[in-house]
Amino acid sequence: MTIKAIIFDVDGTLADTEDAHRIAFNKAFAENHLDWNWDVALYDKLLKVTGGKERIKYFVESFLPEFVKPADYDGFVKHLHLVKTGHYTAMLADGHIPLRPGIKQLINEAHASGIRLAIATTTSPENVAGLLEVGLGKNWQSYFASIGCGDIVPHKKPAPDIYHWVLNDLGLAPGDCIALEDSNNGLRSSLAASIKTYITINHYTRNQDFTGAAAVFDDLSDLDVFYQITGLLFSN
Ligand code: XBP
Ligand code: MG
Repeated sequence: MTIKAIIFDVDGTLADTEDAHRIAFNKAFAENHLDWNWDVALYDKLLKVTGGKERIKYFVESFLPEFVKPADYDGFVKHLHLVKTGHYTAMLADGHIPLRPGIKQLINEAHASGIRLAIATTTSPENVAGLLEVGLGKNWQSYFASIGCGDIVPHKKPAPDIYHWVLNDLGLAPGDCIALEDSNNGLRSSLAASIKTYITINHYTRNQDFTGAAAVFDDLSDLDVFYQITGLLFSN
């Protein structure tokens, strides 16, 4: 198989972002006079649902049965999420969230060798921009042939929609691409789109089920191993 494109998940894969998301959610709740606090153990459970707005709704449905929803519940959730995004992007701009080991080098080397790069994520576009502007520089978009984020598709991961969107945007078949993911939801999404998928685990996902993945790595600190296993062989 000649790999023509690498499709990257963002949260947990390009960077360990979930605790910053969690803290940003909590700041938004406090600012809106809600005594909700998502600690690490609870957030672990809430990660079952992808997408920030969807996650807030899942929390209300599953953990707050007594909560009286405001008349404009969708507007309420949208507002909380907007405030959360503000806090999260401020943390990114402060440079608190570095790219994971090997990621910058992989992006540079793959791009230089003519492999197309793409993003398939459930997170919001401003979060992707904020992370990669700091991690790759102002011209970060020039590395990517396709950027699929957030609400651009009707169903978020584990549905395959975002991967289908990216494949269509790239004009490539699933067999031309590999995906890099960190979670069971992400893996189910990419596999449902028939894309060979490699996993890098993190604190929140290390015990998840990765059946069907082509390989599972702690991280990409040793890129030579990754290149050998994937068949992506670049001269360093
Ligand atoms: C991870 C997610 C996101 C983030 C929060 O997506 O599920 O919902 O936790 O981001 P991925 P938003 O791993 O596919 O990048 O609040 O912007 O949804
Ligand atoms: Mg992820």
